[in-house]
Amino acid sequence: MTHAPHFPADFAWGVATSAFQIEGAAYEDGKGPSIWDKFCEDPTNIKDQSDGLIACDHYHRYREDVEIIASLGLDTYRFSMAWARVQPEGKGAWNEAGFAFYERLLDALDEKKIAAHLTLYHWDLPQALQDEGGWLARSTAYYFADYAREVARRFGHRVASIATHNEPWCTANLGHGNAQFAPGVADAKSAIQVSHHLLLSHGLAMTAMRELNVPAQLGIVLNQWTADPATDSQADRDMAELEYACSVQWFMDPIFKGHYPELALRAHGDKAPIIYPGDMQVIQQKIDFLGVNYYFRAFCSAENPPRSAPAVHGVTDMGWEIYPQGLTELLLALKAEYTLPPIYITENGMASADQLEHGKIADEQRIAYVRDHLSALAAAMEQGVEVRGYFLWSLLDNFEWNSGYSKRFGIVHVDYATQKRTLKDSALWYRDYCQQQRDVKQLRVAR
Ligand code: GBH
Repeated sequence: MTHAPHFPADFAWGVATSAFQIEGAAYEDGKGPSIWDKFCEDPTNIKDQSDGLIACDHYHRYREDVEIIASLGLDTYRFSMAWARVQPEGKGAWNEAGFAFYERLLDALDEKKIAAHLTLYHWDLPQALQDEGGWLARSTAYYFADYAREVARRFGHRVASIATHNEPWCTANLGHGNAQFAPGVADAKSAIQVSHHLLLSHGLAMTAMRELNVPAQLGIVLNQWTADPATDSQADRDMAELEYACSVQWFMDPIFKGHYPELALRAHGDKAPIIYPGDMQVIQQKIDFLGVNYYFRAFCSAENPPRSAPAVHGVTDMGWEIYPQGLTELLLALKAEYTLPPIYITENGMASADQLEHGKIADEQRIAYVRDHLSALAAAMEQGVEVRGYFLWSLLDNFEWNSGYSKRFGIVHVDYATQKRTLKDSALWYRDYCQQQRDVKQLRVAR
């Protein structure tokens, strides 16, 4: 094994979470229901028939959780705000008790000198807006911009960054394309229209927040992968090219080039989105940072059944291929195609079937996963990709969407019966890894 790579002195080391997955307190202090609250009411939607009513009870235990982050020596934390907590109907009245929770959280982070990176939307649309059509309704994009403006006004001086969306690809395709996620719609045409409204809402929110001139960096978080053909056949290579166009380029091109990728548009045919004049200009505006979430590559085969990837590094408990070099390849491909702002790796991590034994969780596979992805990240940076920080997904085991609590992504184990947190070996390893990076920095400064 090679030595750990050296990251820049000001590189941010963090962990990430999202509101619905950890907060619980689903109806406390005036919070309105979100589409995920509703989605969980149908037990057939969630593998273990669970819900987000309590989750990790982070709403009440945020202090302990911030202390855990601090105890690991991390200086950065990425989390999301539950829109329905601060605006129960998604429009109209603000809920001061909801904002007060995020103020308490920010106070706790300040106290420990942990920089806050806030995401406005991690999939939990207020149900009241869903009742009016949700993301399929163009009006939702405008309500989102109102919400963004209010959050930036209140917190734009307190947080290091504000991301509009987390993984709009998922909201569109899993929420509206195949009904795996809330609101549980399965209709390809809707999914494509929703993706346009999400991008529009991003642009409108950017405009609204820019006007306030806040110090927070403003941007968006996209899930991304490389798309590799299963074989050298033309059919497989075409599949891979189309997959990349419909996922990565579908969201990147509008933001950085002001238009949708031609190949994907043609493939969508009469399912292509309705675009109003001016929309693309709203979407294409400068962002201060790009968040990239990387978990695995897309492996594309025209065969039926499709070939699966040769998983030389193994698969995770989600069945996802472990493919670290895909992160290098992805970042280099992005750099080659776009004029990029600084990048944050806003999510990377894996699920494993962790066992708590004698107060210890030996999750070696996760350690190897993170170590190898950090090496892959360093390789891209050595080749000129500007990356400012890395957020491990996730701080805690949490509600893994339609997998419920059956999948554990945390570097901290949660016993849901008692809410007891236990550091996994990976947490201690990550602490030491980041500490080592800091020691190298001090050496550099001393010299
Ligand atoms: C992230 O999404 C989320 O931001 C986070 O909330 C979540 O907990 C974490 O990852 C772990 O899942 O094409 O139907 O086979 C991960 C993004 C999820 C995107 C799986 C692609 C494949 C679904 N990916 N998905 S499908």
